[in-house]
Amino acid sequence: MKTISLIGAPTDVGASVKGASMGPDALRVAGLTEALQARQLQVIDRGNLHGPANPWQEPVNGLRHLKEAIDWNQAVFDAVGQALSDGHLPMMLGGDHCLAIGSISAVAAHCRQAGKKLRVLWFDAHADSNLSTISPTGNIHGMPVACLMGHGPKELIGYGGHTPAMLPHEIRQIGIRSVDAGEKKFIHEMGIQVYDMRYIDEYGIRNAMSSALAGVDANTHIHVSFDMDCLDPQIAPGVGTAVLGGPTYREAQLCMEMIADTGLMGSLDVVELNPALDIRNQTAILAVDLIESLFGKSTLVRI
Ligand code: 6HN
Ligand code: MN
Ligand code: MN
Ligand code: MN
Repeated sequence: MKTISLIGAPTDVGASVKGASMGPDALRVAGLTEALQARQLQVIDRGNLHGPANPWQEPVNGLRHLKEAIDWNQAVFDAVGQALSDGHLPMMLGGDHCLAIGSISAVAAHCRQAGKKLRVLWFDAHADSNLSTISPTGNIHGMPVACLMGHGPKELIGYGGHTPAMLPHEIRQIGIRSVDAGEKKFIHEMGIQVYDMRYIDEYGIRNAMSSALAGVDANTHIHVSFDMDCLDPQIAPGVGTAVLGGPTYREAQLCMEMIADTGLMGSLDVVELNPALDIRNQTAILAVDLIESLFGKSTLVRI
């Protein structure tokens, strides 16, 4: 039986809107553990990690709360690494998206050790590819992709003693529709494959996902980094940086089902859920619904 380790990382130090720190508990209230158990999965809820409070300061040298982001990511790196070495599937419950630095650094280290190929599927409205020198906000949740590729403050690019944690060909970004000018240049220079909303409009979500999954095989570890603001804000209002025009409920379901069909998902981040901005916990309930699909719940009738 597959065992899922739930790792709560209750922080919003990477953001400039408070509230993502309540994400892990909102997912629990929405019935995450029970939903997974109903899918015949064993669940170990590790509770919430501990880390520094949000000091609520302005950016220094283009980075807001660097020290706090370093500490939180170290805690996430350690916990995700531990879950993987226990043979469990880590599900990191954010928290803001800066935590994907620690989470994916741990997953990448695990893949190097196990001789596995890594494929990161990054669902987001944003590219999260900023650098301190080009970021319009200094918020570190806008920088994890760049950090994972070795572009960022030294403490954020060396978890596990390996820089870069991830190479451009190992990631696919899906649902992107808000990209800063400097990020566009970075993505282009790195050669990152992006399935932005224009691509999805023109070719459809099925083609986007088939292409994002192309080349995975039995030796691939798929990591899903799911930023809840990927979804259209009409269905997912509980996020700090909402952007109009995201995937619909059905489109999101198909993404999850196509990943489930591969049977290759080895780790997951669920981030940027902001209960303070939500309506009756609906975005958390939607997250749980999509997670069920990621683990094989399907509306498919044919057998
Ligand atoms: N997220 N591009 C903007 C910035 O501040 O760098 C928004 C980043 C949002 C990050 O939602 O994970
Ligand atoms: Mn993000
Ligand atoms: Mn985002
Ligand atoms: Mn694995």
